[in-house]
Amino acid sequence: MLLVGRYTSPFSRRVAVSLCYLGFEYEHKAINAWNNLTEMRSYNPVGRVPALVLDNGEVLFDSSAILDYLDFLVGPERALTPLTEPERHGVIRVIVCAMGALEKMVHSVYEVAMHPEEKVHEPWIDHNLSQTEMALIWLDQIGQTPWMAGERLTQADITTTVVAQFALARFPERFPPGTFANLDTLCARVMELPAWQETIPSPEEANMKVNIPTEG
Ligand SMILES: N[C@@H](CCC(=O)N[C@@H](CS)C(=O)NCC(=O)O)C(=O)O
Repeated sequence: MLLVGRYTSPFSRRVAVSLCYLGFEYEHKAINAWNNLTEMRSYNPVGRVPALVLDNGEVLFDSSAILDYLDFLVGPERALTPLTEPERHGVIRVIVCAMGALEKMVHSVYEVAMHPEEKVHEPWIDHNLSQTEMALIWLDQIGQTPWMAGERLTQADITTTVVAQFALARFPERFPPGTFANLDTLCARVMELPAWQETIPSPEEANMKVNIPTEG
């Protein structure tokens, strides 16, 4: 398998951590949609990372669809999103809350990245970040038992950690360390996993210059 997308992308990262955690061997192509749009469209018509090229040449795209497929491959005992209820909806509600927070942060990042300074609309950023905050508060208060959705690590933990770390990295003034004490505890636990450590972005990935098409 080949995972396409830099580990700096939270969408790609949650797939990478899951691949490693589940013990899949894969190759990694650290490209981004902005610098490699034509190539990215050959994997995903929407032109976004991540994409996963399977050994038979088929390509899956969108992190949720890829994760769903990985769960199918490992089977019900090891699936990171349980197949049976009530465990399944317990995990899914955490994932959708975390992914909602992530989408809101991405809107805020793009608002600044895609516009010249005088066209950045601060109320839109504030709106998105206050929704992010509400989502993170909800995730923080869920009560880990000891994981986000029960006694074993699931996709709820991987995705929440990726999203909480994105908040810390991108909006340190709004969400400084210690704002969400329970999420900090979760992150510390997840970040000890080899699957997390093995998917830390390389310096080349992290420092890659991205050609963003700023609107005039
Ligand atoms: N729903 C998608 C979102 C993927 C996404 O937004 N990826 C970003 C990188 S973090 C991207 O490729 N953006 C380029 C674009 O939107 O044109 C998923 O879960 O995979």
